[in-house]
Amino acid sequence: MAPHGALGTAPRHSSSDSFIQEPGMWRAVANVLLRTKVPRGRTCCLPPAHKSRTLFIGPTWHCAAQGSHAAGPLIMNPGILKVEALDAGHLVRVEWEDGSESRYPCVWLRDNCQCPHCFLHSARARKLLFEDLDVNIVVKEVTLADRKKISIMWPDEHASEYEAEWLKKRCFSEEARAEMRETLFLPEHQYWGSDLQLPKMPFEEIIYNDESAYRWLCTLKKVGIVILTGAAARQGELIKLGHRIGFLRLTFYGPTWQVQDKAAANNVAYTTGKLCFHTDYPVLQHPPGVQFLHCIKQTATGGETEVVDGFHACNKLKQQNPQAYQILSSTAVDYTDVGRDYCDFAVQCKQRIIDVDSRGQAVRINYNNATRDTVFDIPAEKVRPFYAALKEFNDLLNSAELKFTHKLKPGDILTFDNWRVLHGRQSYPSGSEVTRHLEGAYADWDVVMSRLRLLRKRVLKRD
Ligand code: OGA
Ligand code: NM2
Ligand code: ZN
Ligand code: ZN
Repeated sequence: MAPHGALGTAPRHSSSDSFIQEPGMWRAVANVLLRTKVPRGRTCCLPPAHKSRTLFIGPTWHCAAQGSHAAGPLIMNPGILKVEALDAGHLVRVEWEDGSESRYPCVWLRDNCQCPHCFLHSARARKLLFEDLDVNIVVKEVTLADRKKISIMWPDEHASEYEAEWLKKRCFSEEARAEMRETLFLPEHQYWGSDLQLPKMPFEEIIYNDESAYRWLCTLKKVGIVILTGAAARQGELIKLGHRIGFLRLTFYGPTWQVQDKAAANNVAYTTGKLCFHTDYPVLQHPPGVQFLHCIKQTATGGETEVVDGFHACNKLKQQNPQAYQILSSTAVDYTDVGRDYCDFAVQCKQRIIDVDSRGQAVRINYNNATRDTVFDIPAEKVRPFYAALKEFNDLLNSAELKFTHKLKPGDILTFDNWRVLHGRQSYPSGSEVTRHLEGAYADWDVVMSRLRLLRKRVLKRD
């Protein structure tokens, strides 16, 4: 497969029923699942990597092999040529063997003293209390112990030592900070449209092979969507996936939930109707970052899955109609979800449909037309412009250029970024039999990114 094979496009960088509905049963199931003792160090006692298997080569490979976060500050091991105090002792300047220099504010150096009095190494956390930090501190003396370490004597005779490698990683230069940001957060997105070649990996491989699991999570972060294939066509596979990453996110719909046509459905998803593009659970203040949809049974006609890159759509909307973008990124929309499932619930939340960062870049889409409340807490004159803006966004999402359609097969698990990728499904015929069944689950990005960092450390055998 070609390096870009799994995407096929040049990367564009940018920056059951009554059983299930019975809450008592749900609780019993959940209690068993949640109380199940997981063997200690379970993520460390996985079977050895299936080295002989064909490895997934796709956009994730760039992540492991070329991404600057992988090759960046982690492997630098420079020596120090010279160290001096500047700015009346408020700054320490370090000259490196490679000719570069770094400047460290003394208040930061004192704050980050690594001695056992100031730092609890077992927790890798600061012991020093903020009230004990003099924010105007200056160095008394700074010395180069050898090329690998600097020592600082503070005015109160407290002594600190900092290793070269530790300092280099924490250099305050724009480039060094960008590299560290990249390493810690993998912020790069690869946008896609209808040309998406859905990244695909065998479920079993990501369960047993660390390198495969690492690639899965890198691609999930970068592309926003990965399909895992060959899972068993029965409930419980998502619980395994949850154990693989750490744990799943419990919601009012249970630890995992069954998407099928249900009598007196407590959610439009539990009908045979079409679901227009949405993100799940914008009614929660912190909507689930990652969603898993496992196809257990698929209907013969209809039920196709549709996905769209919401961040890509946002960029287009911003260009095409900045006013609409402004409205959707500033208007607080009321969401509601009232009913009974895992337990009874009456959830209310205000969300902007497009959450943006300080530079106006979309960071989270919060849009589910089904749970958008009838209550709309905005002045009457702002209502029509809001609807016009939302219509424009919804039209963009549905444009032939952006939307991607795929019919899931039993054993497929669609894993996607629920903050970025909007999903929908086509309607399918209703009947007395259950003809379609997906099991779903959520995870938080904190948990997923934590697993990604740990897998990277193990796969690349370094911090
Ligand atoms: C959902 C959902 C998709 C499907 O349950 O929220 O989007 O294909 N389901 O049924
Ligand atoms: N389900 C699928 O926002 C939503 O209501 C999404 C959630 C019912 C768990 C659907
Ligand atoms: Zn100290
Ligand atoms: Zn959904």
